[in-house]
Amino acid sequence: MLIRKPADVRPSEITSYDNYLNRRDFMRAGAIAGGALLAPSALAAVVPDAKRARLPDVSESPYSTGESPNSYEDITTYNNYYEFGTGKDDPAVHARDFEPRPWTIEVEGHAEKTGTYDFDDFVKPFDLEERIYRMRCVEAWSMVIPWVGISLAAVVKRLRPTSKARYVAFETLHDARRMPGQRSRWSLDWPYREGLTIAEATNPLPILAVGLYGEVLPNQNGAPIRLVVPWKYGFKGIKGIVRIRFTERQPPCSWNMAQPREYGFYANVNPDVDHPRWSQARERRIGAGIFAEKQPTLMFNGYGEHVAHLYDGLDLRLNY
Ligand SMILES: Nc1nc2c(c(=O)[nH]1)N[C@H]1C(S)=C(S)[C@@H](COP(=O)(O)O)O[C@H]1N2
Ligand SMILES: [Mo]
Repeated sequence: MLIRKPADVRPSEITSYDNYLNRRDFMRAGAIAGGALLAPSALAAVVPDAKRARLPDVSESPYSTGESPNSYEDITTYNNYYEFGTGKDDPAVHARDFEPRPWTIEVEGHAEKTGTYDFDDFVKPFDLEERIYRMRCVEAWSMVIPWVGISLAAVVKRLRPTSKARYVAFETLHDARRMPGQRSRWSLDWPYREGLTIAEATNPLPILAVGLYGEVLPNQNGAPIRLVVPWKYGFKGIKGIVRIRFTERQPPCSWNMAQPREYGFYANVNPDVDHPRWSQARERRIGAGIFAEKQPTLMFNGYGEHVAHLYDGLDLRLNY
């Protein structure tokens, strides 16, 4: 039931979501009865909480892949979000009580519509679309995720960048009281920062995601709003965005600043350019099972027909 698109779900079927909850309770009871060594916090993370809510009026998109999405559980319990810890299961546990409200987005730099926007006002003018996209992490694993979001191109257009704007920069909330991972200074230089060229940001594929599986975006996936750029490595998809700045110069980006020889600004998925410490030719699809072989990684993560033209003249053998 969970891999169905929201529009296909009849009201009578929504009860199967309760079954899903019950199954979790059953498994939890079984785990305890069976003496399984699961920490209470880890269990809390896999039991969906009451904050889950469906998003209204979500339309389908021709850009969605026909591949089966990963399970809700895979997508919400195997995460990278260093603001909440560096382990894959840390964000689900440590972002559980994060409050993504009230939330404002500052729009700055070379644009006409600069200013402070309340999150709900920021999103309201745009259509909510489901975009089922492959996501390829630079660590050589991948998932298929049914995001709900708004077109970044539509957002950029509405903010009216001036002719000076050549890049769009994004920043995550910087608040170590709410994001405990930011208390550690050795991991990244906070706040997390990312950026795109204007041509990339106005391509039809990137979205600002506000949901997944037809529901409000879970904290661990970047609530209330995060970037998704499906032809680039996952680290470009900055979470918990509070600032959007139109710039003349290429903005600094977190992983590029931390390890410039390993992570470029463009960071397009490319099976032919290895990471200095591992191959990028193949990827492990999360949820495929422990006996599944790694699958080949596709140039531009399979989105080349939509984006290859953006890089005419760039030498794709280099790690940008
Ligand atoms: N602010 C912030 N955004 C972030 C990260 C992070 O640590 N902090 N991790 C990135 C990486 S490496 C990946 S692979 C994706 C993971 O997104 P997901 O957990 O929703 O699958 O988020 C990206 N966005
Ligand atoms: Mo990643």
